[in-house]
Amino acid sequence: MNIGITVYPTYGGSGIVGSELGKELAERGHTVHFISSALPTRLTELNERVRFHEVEMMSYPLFEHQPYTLALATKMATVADTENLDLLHVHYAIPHSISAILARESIKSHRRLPVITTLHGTDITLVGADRSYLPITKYALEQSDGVTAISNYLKEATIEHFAFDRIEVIPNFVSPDEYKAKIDCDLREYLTPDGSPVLVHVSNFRPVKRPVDCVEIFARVLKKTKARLVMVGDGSERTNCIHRARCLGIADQCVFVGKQARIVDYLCASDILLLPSEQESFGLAALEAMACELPIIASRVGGLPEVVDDGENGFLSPVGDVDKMADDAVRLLTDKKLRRQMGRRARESAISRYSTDKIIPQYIEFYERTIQSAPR
Ligand code: GMT
Repeated sequence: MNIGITVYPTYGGSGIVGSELGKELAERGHTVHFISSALPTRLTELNERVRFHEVEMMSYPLFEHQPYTLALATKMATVADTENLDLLHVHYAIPHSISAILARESIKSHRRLPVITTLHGTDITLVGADRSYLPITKYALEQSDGVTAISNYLKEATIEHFAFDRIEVIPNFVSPDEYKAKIDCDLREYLTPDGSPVLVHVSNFRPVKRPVDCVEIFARVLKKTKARLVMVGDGSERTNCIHRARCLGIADQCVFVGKQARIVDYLCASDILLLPSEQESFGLAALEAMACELPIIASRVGGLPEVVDDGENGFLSPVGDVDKMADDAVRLLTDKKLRRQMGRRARESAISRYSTDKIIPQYIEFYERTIQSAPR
């Protein structure tokens, strides 16, 4: 197939999932055309089967805000014609679905272009459910030829907010070969020179991720045992985290490494993942960490209980319960055998349920079905 994929190139898990999906499809013989405002960060290599089409924006004094949605629709329609696309697959409903629907309608006299929308989370739970965006998001869902959601939780949330249920759940995935524990790790020596176990947090540091809770958890952990906190990523909450660590007198034991291209290296250098999010429709960071044999300490929200089995491969707690999360972390940090056991179970669960070989064929089958059933 010739598949057009649109993602947010720089920000968040939906861009990662869309990019990794494109790479996996290309490996299986399909040609993937990324249509986006910039080269997606996880797309490190372009080739004959993985191509990139940049959305060009015209700057004009009359436009106080550049009409990106229209520029994207124009590019989608052009690429569909020049590259003979079989379908468009957009990640994150707003505004990508609307652009795709516009593109499909603008060329329908001479080309069929089925549109698939994959919902990732905040496009439904926050943005889509905001009164101002609700009608247009509902329209985008209804007009898409196929809709997928990355968890059962998100499917149910979409039914609740939008009374729309034509949704296929295709969960996020992880490559077992890329995400696996490594024995030799120079980075670990750098992150924890004295060999203390490492708690790691990976996110875009938005308020919804509650990264300051990681600092609170860590402060409580340090009262009981030695450890290091490694914070990977960047966003508006990063300065609050650093400030809180200074106030608590624990800044020396925290390492803020900012955005990193190779998250897997940081996971392999760590022992436990902290994900105390306010909301998480799946928790891709948890899945990637589990594949690297890290037990997870996370909040019991959204789709996280579908990914993390409480007491088996991690511990779940109510949002904001930093005391319990710290107790769970201490339990794991002070019992190496338990930590290893839960880590191994985490990988088994990640691979048996979410490996690329299991999930990518589900997308391919969904594409084929949608192409067959979309109106002619
Ligand atoms: O909302 C975000 O944090 C970003 C968002 C995205 O679309 O980039 O993340 C969502 O999609 C990820 C990939 O499918 C999921 O793993 C995250 O759980 C989800 N985030 C939330 O629901 C808050």
